[in-house]
Amino acid sequence: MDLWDLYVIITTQWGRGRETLELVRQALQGGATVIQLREKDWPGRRLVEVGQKIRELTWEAGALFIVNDRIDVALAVEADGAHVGQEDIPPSLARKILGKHKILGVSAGTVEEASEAWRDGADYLGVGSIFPTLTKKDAGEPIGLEGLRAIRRAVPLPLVAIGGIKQENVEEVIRAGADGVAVISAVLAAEDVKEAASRLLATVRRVKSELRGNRDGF
Ligand code: TZP
Ligand code: MG
Repeated sequence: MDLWDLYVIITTQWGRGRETLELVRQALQGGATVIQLREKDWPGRRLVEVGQKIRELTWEAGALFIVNDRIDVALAVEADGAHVGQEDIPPSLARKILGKHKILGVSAGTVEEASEAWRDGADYLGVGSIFPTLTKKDAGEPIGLEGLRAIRRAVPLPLVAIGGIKQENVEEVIRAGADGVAVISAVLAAEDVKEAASRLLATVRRVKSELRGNRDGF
């Protein structure tokens, strides 16, 4: 599932003063396969105005567009889907609002949360926090690669690993069973956003292809 290779979460405050759409453009040029709009403090009007532009850019690039938390905004801007956490609208109700054709992503940090989200209609899981991160204050104790492996064994959904992932550790995350990685600071806070995205993507693709080679060899 190469759809999930590089999932870039846009929270403009981590972008070193660069504009939201500039961050999106650069991430897409670097090959991001998914863009998520995650702006917790923005009013609905602004989310929709910027979301419509991200919708155009992601369509042009052939990338998915997911809106964090706000299912109403996701529907209003014709995003591909929405992402909810454990404290948001429960997945079963999110699914009801979104309809069966939109993508529903759910955050999970334990096997129980992952299994429940799968049962309740999630299409993919955001799994983490894998490593310590400064980007999300309430990310909780990191679950580590062991936590990721446990969820990998328990559910068949695409898993996007999140939390403290960067160039130096992305290989081990993919080897632990993630289908892709979601990042904020590794891409948005990089001096060259496009290049940071492109390097991460290249590593994800290389490792996945090595893993496929091994599997197909047996
Ligand atoms: N959810 C779990 S960790 C996290 C979110 C949104 C923050 C990820 O940010 P970074 O900078 O990639 O560690
Ligand atoms: Mg949320």
